[in-house]
Amino acid sequence: MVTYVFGDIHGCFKTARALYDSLEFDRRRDRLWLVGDLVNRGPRSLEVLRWAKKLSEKLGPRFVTVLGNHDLHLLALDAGRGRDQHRVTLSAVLEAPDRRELLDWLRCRPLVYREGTRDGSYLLVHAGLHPRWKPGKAERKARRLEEHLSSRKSLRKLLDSNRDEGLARDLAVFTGIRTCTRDGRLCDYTGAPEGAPKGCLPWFEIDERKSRKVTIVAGHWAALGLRLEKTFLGLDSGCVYGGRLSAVRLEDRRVFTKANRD
Ligand SMILES: [Mn+2]
Repeated sequence: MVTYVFGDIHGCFKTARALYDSLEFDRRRDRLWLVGDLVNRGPRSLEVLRWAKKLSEKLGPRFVTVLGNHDLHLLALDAGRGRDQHRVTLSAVLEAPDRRELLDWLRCRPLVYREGTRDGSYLLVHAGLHPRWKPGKAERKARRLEEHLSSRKSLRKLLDSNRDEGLARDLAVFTGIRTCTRDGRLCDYTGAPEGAPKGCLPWFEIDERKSRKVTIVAGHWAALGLRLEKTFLGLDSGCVYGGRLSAVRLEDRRVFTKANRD
């Protein structure tokens, strides 16, 4: 049994399939984790969702995908919220005959998945954790938020609340953090870490970070690129921007990639 984790697919279905097919994945034993942002920006979000849902049904608990900000954007549009800047790439999903099954499946994915294995413990999350959160605290926050995602009505309520407070702020951390200040204020910066404004550090490099005892596996930050560190694996290598889609095998940290073919 081995575990492959894919970076952000963003509707790049042909690339995801090519990467998956190159792995010699054993469907009876191996595990597949996705860091989220299955949809949007790329051309084949509907195909990615159908593929992921089918794999989820076949693999059961050996398949995990966590929710990313673009997955939430799709759920928000479905709930009648959110500006639809990228709607052109999501309309196929929103108009699909199996839209309800796909979105109800997506809605029930976790924000954080954590486990211990013989090789150490891992925490899968789309963007990252607030430096002050221990893994257990992050999990508790995620479980509370997931309750709010479980219906369109409660999602609307959450989205209408103040983004800087409470649950909505926690959601912004899980699905959006890249850099923050030493005292834990999120910076609004999406570029490469070298160009970050003074005082804004990659969240995983904050010395006082309380989640160092687990290996955090995340995506979301395309300008960071593929980054394999002792307790942090960053897997967004910018496939949808013409880069590559990457996967890492957790047990030996071997990296597999495919150039964008969508
Ligand atoms: Mn993202």
